[in-house]
Amino acid sequence: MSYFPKVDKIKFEGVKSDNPFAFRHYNPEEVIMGKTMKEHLRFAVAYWHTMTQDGSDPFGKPTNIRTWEGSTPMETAKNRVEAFFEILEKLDVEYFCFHDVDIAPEGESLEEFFQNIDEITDLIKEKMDQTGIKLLWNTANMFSHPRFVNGAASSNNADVFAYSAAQVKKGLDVSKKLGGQNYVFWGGREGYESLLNTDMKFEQDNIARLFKMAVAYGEKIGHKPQFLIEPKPKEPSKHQYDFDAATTMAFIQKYDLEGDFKLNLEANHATLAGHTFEHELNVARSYDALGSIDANQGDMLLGWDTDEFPTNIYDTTLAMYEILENGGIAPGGINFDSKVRRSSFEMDDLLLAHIAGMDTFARGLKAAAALKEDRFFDDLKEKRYASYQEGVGAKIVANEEDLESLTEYALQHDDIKNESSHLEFVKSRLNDYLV
Ligand code: XLS
Ligand code: NI
Ligand code: NI
Repeated sequence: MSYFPKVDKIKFEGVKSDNPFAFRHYNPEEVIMGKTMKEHLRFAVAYWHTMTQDGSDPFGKPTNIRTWEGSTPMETAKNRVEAFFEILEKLDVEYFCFHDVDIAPEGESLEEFFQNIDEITDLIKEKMDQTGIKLLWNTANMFSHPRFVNGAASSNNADVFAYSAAQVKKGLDVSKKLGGQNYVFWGGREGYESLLNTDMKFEQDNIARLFKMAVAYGEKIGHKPQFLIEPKPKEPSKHQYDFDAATTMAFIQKYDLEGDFKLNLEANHATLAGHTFEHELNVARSYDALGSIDANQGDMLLGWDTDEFPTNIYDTTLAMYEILENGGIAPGGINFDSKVRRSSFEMDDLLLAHIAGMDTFARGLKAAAALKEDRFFDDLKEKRYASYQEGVGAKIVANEEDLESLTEYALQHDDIKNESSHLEFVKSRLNDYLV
């Protein structure tokens, strides 16, 4: 049985195609800078937005028409696995990501939840073996259930910490079973509502304790995926501890987690933190900690995580440039943490939205590769920092100067000349790469 009977496997047909179920820019086998587009982009589909999101919002009921609803929660969960792999295969996407609660019903007890996870992951494993599709990352949802009202590892209630630890253990067991390449921690409610009753240091110490337990357990079972922390400044917490890339790196360094943890960066979280996406990627790169990305885009007119499918070529170009500079994103990938708009409620919209996102990233990759091949930014920066290539600049960089020697130099060179950045010209030239 098929959930998308009218759609065949989606193929690259080029910009002249008027088939909506075709790639116009994403050509998986096309080689760019020595690697195929498929190898560069490592796309993943997110289980939550694709399979469990219903289109409801704070003001309205669900709108999404989904044909996989069964008569029991477990039947629905099994149907979803079928439909999900059909989507992955039709999109020719090699990876996927999920939270524990996305794939299996929580049931009446933790024990029942774990049993459901075992049953569903058996099914997922079968599908993975049949198709060659791989697990990019999984994670534990430790924010939706009321027990997490005050956080998970940062909760004031030690029983909640223990429950979270059990979920993480199960998540790592599942990661081992499915050969997961990464494991993500997004601290949904790891933050605070009010500082009046919060011991911030104690809560962060506890989060680090859980992370260390995860590393130790991974070692014990002989399965250590790349651990990733996903920063976000707010929502659902008023203030989240993993505010942005720089804050999260300070946490990683403070608690000595550098060898095991990198960052999973999301475009919409970057803008919520008041940064561009490329800023966050650049910060991560400067720490050698760019692990993976959650691809989406926010609405700059709204102050929350709208998780729209990425369609802005400017943003994907600059993001892909950072990824090329990073030497690629593997073992991470480009996970569509994106949901269809409430008004895009048909089943086929799930395919159309991913095609749009994949084409937008393909265009970003092509433009970024051209910028790199032309040394567009390299030349710009080389010229801009040229004063450090010789004379006093070279000596400063070589740590051969001090305050006294530089004072002597400055007294003789106080007629300082700066050069214009011609930034408008630069931006106009950059636009040439986007079309
Ligand atoms: C929510 C986050 C979430 C993580 C995984 O804003 O983006 O979806 O990616 O828990
Ligand atoms: Ni995310
Ligand atoms: Ni998000």
